[in-house]
Amino acid sequence: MSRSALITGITGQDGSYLAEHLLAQGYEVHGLVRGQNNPRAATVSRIAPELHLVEGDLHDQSSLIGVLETTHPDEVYNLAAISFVALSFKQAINTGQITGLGVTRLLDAIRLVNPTIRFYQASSSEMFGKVRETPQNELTPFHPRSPYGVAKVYGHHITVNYRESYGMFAVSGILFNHESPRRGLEFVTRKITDAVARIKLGLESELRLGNLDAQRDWGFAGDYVRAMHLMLQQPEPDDYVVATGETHSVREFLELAFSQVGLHWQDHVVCDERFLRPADVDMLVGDAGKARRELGWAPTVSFPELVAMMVESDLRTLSSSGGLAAAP
Ligand code: NAP
Ligand code: F7E
Repeated sequence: MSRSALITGITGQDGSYLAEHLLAQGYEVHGLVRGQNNPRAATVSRIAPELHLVEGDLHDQSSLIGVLETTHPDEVYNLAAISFVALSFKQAINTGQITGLGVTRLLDAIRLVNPTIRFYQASSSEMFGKVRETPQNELTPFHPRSPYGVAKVYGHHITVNYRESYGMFAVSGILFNHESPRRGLEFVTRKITDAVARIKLGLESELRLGNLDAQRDWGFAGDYVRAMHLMLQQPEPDDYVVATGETHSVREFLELAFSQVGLHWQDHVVCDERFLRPADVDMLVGDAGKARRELGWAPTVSFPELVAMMVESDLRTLSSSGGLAAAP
């Protein structure tokens, strides 16, 4: 009998990479889709045609119970969230409801339907926020800087609490920023690579950005979903940091992305205070030593390779669509 997995957030960046990875391992994979006629469902079905889509919403607990009862998963990966930090400042309560309380709704549904299901929570380096030490590891204290980060801290602690209170196999993966050609256009990396391609093709001339000094530990999403799966295969549930161990500024990302197509970013980038946040995270860099030692996990894509992959993909997509398509 093949193993079965349920992924929430299937229409997001990580959802499609994780579905592909699990399908390649022989899993039957179910993906939770919210909303009526969600347009992103067609995209993920094109990427992973063997995927089974089911309807549900982290706002609606009975929909989660119904999905668990019909799909019988061995493993649940909770990737669904309001994940855009800037939006979380504008919709703090909604972010708390989905990114925070949504975790409890799902954990409680699992506890009621089948407490032996293994559970992965998509925690985030945003929990470290105003960092207390560098690099950050599993024991670094949290100091979130946004409603998103605060909601993720709640999601992390409730995951640990259900493990300790009910003996559930519930783990929290503390993942640092990970990017890809499938990254949403609202995030800075894809916003830059999409703009580089548009400017190179003569479709646009300017890119408006906020804080260029922010530094992030950027890895490749395809590498990070392998770590999620490995965490649920361990003999005991535990929490892991997943990161490359390198940090780079938004300015460095710009430099690499523009120079790849023979352009200077200074000729095109305009600083626009609309993209500044009420509070930002200055610098993140993770210590993934525990994941390396216990999971045997290591990243395979370097920072320059990641930037090149994203620029090439956006150039290819926009060239073949005459500038109309937003996603590969
Ligand atoms: P993403 O592209 O923003 O995807 C978020 C997903 O959540 C989408 O599929 C979205 O569905 C779904 N969703 C939102 N509200 C929902 C609701 N009420 N019920 C059910 N589904 C809902 O995020 P990602 O980059 O793939 O990240 C996956 C997870 O990892 C997120 O929890 C994120 O916070 C976390 N994380 C990401 C990173 C990173 O660098 N990518 C790092 C650390 C942690 P719709 O299509 O319906 O909007
Ligand atoms: O911003 C700065 C911005 O939105 C990165 C999410 O996946 O990773 C992600 O959160 C930095 C910030 O990602 C623009 O101020 C400058 O300092 O790409 P981002 P994020 O906030 O790091 C973590 C780990 C998650 O968990 C989240 O879900 O770039 N920045 N100018 C800008 N950012 C954006 N989006 N747009 C700008 O114009």
